[in-house]
Amino acid sequence: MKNRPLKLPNKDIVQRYKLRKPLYVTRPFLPALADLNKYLKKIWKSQWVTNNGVNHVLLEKKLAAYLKVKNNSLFCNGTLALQLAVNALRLTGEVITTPFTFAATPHVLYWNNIRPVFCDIQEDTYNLDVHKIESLITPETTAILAVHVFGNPCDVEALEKIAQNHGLKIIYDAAHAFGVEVNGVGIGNFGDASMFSFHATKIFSTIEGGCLACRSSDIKERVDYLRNFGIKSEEEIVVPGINAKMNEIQAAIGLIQLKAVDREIKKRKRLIEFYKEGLKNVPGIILPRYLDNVKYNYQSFVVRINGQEYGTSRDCLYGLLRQMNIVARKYFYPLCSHYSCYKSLPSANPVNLPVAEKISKEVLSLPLYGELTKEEVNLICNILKDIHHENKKA
Ligand code: T4K
Repeated sequence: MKNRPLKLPNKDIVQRYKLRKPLYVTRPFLPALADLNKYLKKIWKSQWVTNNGVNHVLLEKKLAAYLKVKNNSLFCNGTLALQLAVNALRLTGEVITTPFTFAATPHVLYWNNIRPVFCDIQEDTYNLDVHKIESLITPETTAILAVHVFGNPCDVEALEKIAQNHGLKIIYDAAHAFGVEVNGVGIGNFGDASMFSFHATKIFSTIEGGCLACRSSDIKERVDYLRNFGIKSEEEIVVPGINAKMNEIQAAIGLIQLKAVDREIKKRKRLIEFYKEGLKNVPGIILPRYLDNVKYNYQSFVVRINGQEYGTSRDCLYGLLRQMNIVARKYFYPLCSHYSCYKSLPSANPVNLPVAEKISKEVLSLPLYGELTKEEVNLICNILKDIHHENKKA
C-alpha cells in the first residue's frame, strides 16, 4: 500500500493531543529504594559482591520454583545465557530460527560460528511456522532456535515432534516469556534449554540479567562452568568459559522484584483490557490473540495496522504518535534477515519469508507498563480512533 501523505487533519490531531512529557513504549519496573537499601547494607557489610554470593544462590533457587523448572542458572544478561546454551549443547553447522525477533537471537548463533537459517512465521502468533521448518533441514542442521515472541508460546508440541524425527535440539529464546505457562506447565520446561531476559524493559528485571532453564543437569553443570571462565576449582579449569556472572546487587534486585512481579502482571492485564475495549471496533487495527490454556505475562501489547482498512499505514501512524510524544515502537522491524550481516544468506530472501515480511511492516508496540494509567490508555485509544476517522474522511 502506498503511504498517504500526512494531511491537515492529522496536523490538527497532533496539536490537539500533543503531550508535554513522552509516553514511552515501556518503563522499567523498579524496586522501592528503601527495599534496595536494606539489601545494599547487607552486601556492603559482608563485602561479598559477586561470584555466587548468598543473593545469587537464593535467587537462582527461588526463580526455579517460580518458573516451575528443575535446573536454573543465572546470568549477567539474557544474550550471554543464550550464547552459552548454544555452546553447552555443542551445536554446529546450521540452526533454524526466526527472522522476527530481536538482534540477539541470530547473533548468538554467529558468535558460535553457526549459520542461522531463517524460517517464516505464523500469522496469528508471529512465532516459527512449524509447517515450514522441515523443508529447511539439511545434514548440517543441528537445532531449532525458536522465540516465544512477545510471550506468545510457540507450538511446542509440533516443534518437539520435528526435533525428535530429525534428531535436532531445541533452544527457546524465552526472553519475553517470564512466568508464561501452557496448560499449567512452566514454559521453560519445553526444549533442551530456555533463556529468560531480565533486562530493564522486561516484566521481571534485574536491570540487566537473565537465566537459563535446562532440561538436563549435565547441561546446567556445563553452562555454570562456561559462565565462570570454566573454573571448577582453584587449580582446575574444565572448559574455555567466559565471564557471564550475575552480581549480588542484580540478584538482590531480583529477590525484591520477585515478590512484586505478580502485582505488575495484574496491572498490565487490566490495562490490556482497557486497550482491547477501546480498540475493538477500530477498522484495520488487529488485536493480539489470547488463548485460554495459556497463562500470559502481558510483557507487551502489540497491535497490527492494516493500512488499507485503517486509512493510514503503520509507519505514518508511528510518525504521528511520535509527533505527539507517544513513543510506540516497531518491534520487530526490520527483520533480522534484512540486517547487512545476514541478508546475503539464501534463507534471508524475502520470497521465502512472506508472512514475516508482511507482519514486520504492520506491527506496532503500544505503551504498556504497570505505572501507565487507565486514562493514558484511553487517550491512546482515542487518538488511534481519531486518526482513523480523519484519514478515512480525507
Ligand atoms: N531475545 C529477545 C527476543 C529479546 O527481545 C532480547 C532483548 C534478547 C534476546 C536479549 O536479552 P538481554 O541480553 O537484553 O537480556 C530493548 C532491550 O534493550 C532489549 O533487552 C530487548 N530485548 C528489546 C526488545 O528491547 P531497545 O534497543 O529497543 O531498547 P531501548 O533502549 O530503545 O528502550 C526501549 C524503551 O524502554 C525506551 O523507549 C524507554 C524505555 N526504557 C529503556 C531503558 C533501557 C526506559 O524507560 N528506561 C531504560 O533504562 O532494546
